[in-house]
Amino acid sequence: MYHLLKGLHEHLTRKEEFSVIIIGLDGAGKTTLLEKIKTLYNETPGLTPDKIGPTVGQNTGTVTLPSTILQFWDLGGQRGIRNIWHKYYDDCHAVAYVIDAEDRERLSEGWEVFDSVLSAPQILNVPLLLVANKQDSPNALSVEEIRQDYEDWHQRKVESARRSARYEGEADRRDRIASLDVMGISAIDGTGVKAAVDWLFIRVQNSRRDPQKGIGR
Ligand code: G3D
Ligand code: MG
Repeated sequence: MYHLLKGLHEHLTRKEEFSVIIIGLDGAGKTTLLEKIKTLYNETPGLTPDKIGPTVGQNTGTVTLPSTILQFWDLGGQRGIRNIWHKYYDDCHAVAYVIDAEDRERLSEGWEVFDSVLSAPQILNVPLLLVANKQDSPNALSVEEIRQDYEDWHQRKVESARRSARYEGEADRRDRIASLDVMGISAIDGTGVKAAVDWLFIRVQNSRRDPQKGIGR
């Protein structure tokens, strides 16, 4: 009887687990965001920005919400490390792509990489959030400017592709861009971070993927 009740209790109180990957160029603020999420949601605070070095490999963090556990994976963004991202695509339930809204010089590099994320077949139906980080900086582009910059970049890409080779998967990309959500945050001061986590929480609940089947399982 005890085991039966215990089993029933475990079944009723079991939390669904979802994996969220945080990707973007090196320096975009992914690790700072992960550590801020830990600080905002957990009793043990995450690292402060002065303790964060460049990420080689991955950092992880877990957030426990009512009925749900979100497991975050912050993947290194340097050129050589980016080619391991796809290994995480099959088992993730959502993707947060972080862009440095302050670094105008690297925006197009960021869009080039974002474009490859948008068109990755394994995550075509997975919720994708574009996070415009560093909104605390007076030089940062706003959410509207970031969206516009990406759309302009994309338009230029389509036009130059028309002149040369084909631009593969354009229809899929256009659909994704039309429904793309962009949120402004500051990973340093925490502005917008809870709203972004809420977005991910709501969207993974509606995700087509099996919740328990996550990364590392
Ligand atoms: P990464 O993990 O994407 O590579 P990091 O990026 O989290 O290591 O952050 C890269 C740099 O951006 C760090 O500065 C960090 O403090 C800064 N940064 C991260 N988020 C924000 C933000 O919201 N606002 C501002 N102003 N800066 C931010 P350093 O100087 O250590 O390179
Ligand atoms: Mg990092």
